[in-house]
Amino acid sequence: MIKYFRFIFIFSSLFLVGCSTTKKTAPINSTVPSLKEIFKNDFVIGTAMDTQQILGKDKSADKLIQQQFNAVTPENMMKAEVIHPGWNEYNFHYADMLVAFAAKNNIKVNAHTLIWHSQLPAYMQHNQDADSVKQYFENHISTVASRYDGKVYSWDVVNEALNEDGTLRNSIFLQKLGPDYIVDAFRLAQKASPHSKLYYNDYNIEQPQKRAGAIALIKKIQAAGVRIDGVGIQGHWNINNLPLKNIEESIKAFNALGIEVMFTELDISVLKNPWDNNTADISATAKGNAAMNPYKKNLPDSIQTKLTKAYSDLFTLFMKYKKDISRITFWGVDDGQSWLNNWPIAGRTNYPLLFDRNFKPKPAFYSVIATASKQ
Ligand code: 9MR
Repeated sequence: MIKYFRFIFIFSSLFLVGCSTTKKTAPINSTVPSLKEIFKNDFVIGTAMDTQQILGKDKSADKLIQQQFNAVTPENMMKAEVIHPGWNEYNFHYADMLVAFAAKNNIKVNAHTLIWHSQLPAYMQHNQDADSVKQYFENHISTVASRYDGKVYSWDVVNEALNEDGTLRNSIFLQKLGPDYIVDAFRLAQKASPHSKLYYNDYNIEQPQKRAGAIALIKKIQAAGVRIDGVGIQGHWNINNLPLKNIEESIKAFNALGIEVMFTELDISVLKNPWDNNTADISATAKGNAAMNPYKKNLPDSIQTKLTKAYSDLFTLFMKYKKDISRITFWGVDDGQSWLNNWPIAGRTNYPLLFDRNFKPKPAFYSVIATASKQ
């Protein structure tokens, strides 16, 4: 199931390059306000770019990216399984294209990600001994981070290393390298990439227990005299459960560590998960049925209004702490691109972003814009 899921997400876009799609043709209206302009004195505004966009095959999306965003994160193309597919083999094609696109359009790249337990190359997924893992870890960070030193604004050096209770996730890196592997990852990244910022990135770290784990982790890196410049709260939230109080407390707590605070993968799902807790763990998948996909044709007004209010509440909070937040990145350009159409249940229709499937700004977009003029 997981294999099937990953195949769809990562490689379908590669195979589909050049094929026509039914969407992505709408012209971008230049009278639409620009997020990056409206918030230019407050925070950098980013989006995640998928393969078609990186390859310049999605003209409408690319136009919208240039109009609306001043930062991009590659959704998949700098992950280890893509960029380091064989032990001695690297594929920098997509990352180089992304860096060139960003440089040409005066956009910052947040590179994602060096060390993550998920989307590892196949050779790292089976019974590696500790020496091989160490060698992979060192080679991967040194080679990839040094190639883009100063060419990318920042790196998510380590991604999702924590469990919900704040303890370290039992990943291959923890098992084979021990609990200091995170400090070591930042130390290697600092050496390989002295001119790019270095961040820790995770979901649900606004939640008290996991936040405490993240704070302990960051303090440990700082105590070792190793550079960490910021923390990314991913921000995969649900319309029925926006944790505003925990977000506010997290901004304050992370800011007190003297590092940048960012929201790095923002989206607000309008669909129910098959479980109670809010997770962005990609391995947690489920089978669907029609009841779990209620807005297949369109989004009812009542839900649109709820989404609009959720975004308004969120950005009102972000504006309150604008001096403490450096970047807000949406996890995708338009609703059609969102991973939430295929997770945790494949083939649903979700509406988590500010632009619809025809790249038209939604009411939520205007509610976000409106928060800027209030303060
Ligand atoms: O959006 C990404 C999706 O296309 C991939 O299939 C998936 C594979 O693991 O990763 C998604 O992005 C994740 C990000 O890299 C890390 N945080 C959670 C994101 C959503 O799963």
